[in-house]
Amino acid sequence: MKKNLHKLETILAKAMREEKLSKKDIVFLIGLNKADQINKLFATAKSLRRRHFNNKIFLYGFIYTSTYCRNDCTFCFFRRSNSESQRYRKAKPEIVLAARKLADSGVHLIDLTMGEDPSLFNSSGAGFDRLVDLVASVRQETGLPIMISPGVIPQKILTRLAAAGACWYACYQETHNRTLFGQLRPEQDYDTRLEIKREARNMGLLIEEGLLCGVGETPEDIAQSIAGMQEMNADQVRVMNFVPQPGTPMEKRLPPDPQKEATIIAVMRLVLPNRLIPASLDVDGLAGLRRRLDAGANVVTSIVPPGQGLAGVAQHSLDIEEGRRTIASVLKVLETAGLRSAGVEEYYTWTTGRQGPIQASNPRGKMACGSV
Ligand code: SAM
Ligand code: MD0
Ligand code: SF4
Repeated sequence: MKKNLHKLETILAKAMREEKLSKKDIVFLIGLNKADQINKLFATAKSLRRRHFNNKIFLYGFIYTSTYCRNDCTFCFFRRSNSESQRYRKAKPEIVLAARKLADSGVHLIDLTMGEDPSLFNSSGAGFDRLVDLVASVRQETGLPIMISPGVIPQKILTRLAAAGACWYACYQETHNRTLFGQLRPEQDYDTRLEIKREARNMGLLIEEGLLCGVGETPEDIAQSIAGMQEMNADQVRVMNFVPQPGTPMEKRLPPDPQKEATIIAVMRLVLPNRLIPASLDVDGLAGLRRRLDAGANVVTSIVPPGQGLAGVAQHSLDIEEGRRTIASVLKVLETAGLRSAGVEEYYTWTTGRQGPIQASNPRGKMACGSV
């Protein structure tokens, strides 16, 4: 008992000195199950967040532009073989309008997410031309940095998206255990999914990596994923608890304890104290926001404008049309936690600062991640 507490305090002190935590340390932290010990972990995570970001939180608008997908991920509601999921493909004017609404409401970034829509991946290349044009238009309309989450796309297209004004490329490995990856993302190549993120980084894009919690991973697998995120120098790192989806092979699986995701958020903050870590509204909606902030997250993601017929990913409808995934709702929760929204300029300072060393050899980045 005493020994465990001593071990915890030693690891937390090491984290406060921002020394590298070992895999063993990470596995130990992930396995904590006593409320008072988890609270100590959260307190350390919050104090590291304060050191690097003070009380300022970044806010990301989210637009799921197409729910068609050529893939069959076993955890995903929008997998191609799920006849229960309603499909839509939004046209450019609707997307630009939704982006405008999000920008007016005060978000710092627009995340354009989509399934690997067969209409994008057609052989003529016309699908990707439309995507490049969309990124340029949303950038021009809002002046905000843009994140693209299109799945695995050809490197040539990524270069064009970067040139059109994308600042971020998000693509989540889900797990760094190859066997588990094969079960979660059948017919998809582990190395290709990893490599495209390195390429994105090399071309000056900021990158987001992510893991799924509650899909059969061990604590060692989670530690391995966090080490992978550290090694690839990801700019934003996330974890999302698995949400069982009707009509999928994993629909009967029990969802993991909400505390699990929060614990992993806190561990990520200890390992990567100066990075962006999302509190997503896409798992437990607004009700789950405070827990994630209390664990050390510093970005609220999946803010969706109501009235536009837009879906979420893990929670395709929760809180959206009720207007509970809006800035107004989020700000109230931030206030209760003694936090506030950062200014747009503060977000630019962070993104362009992160690009710093790459920036010297690549003038594109500042254009895409700063103000227009
Ligand atoms: N189609 C692209 C792709 O898969 O990279 C973009 C969509 S991606 C942002 C969707 C992400 O949401 C997945 O990578 C996964 O991490 C998360 N997600 C999807 N279904 C989920 C579920 N049932 N529970 C929790 N997270 C889920
Ligand atoms: C989110 N629903 O932030 C979004 C999505 C994709 N870049 C992000 C998973 O939770
Ligand atoms: Fe398609 Fe992405 Fe869902 Fe996989 S996670 S089925 S790639 S939308």
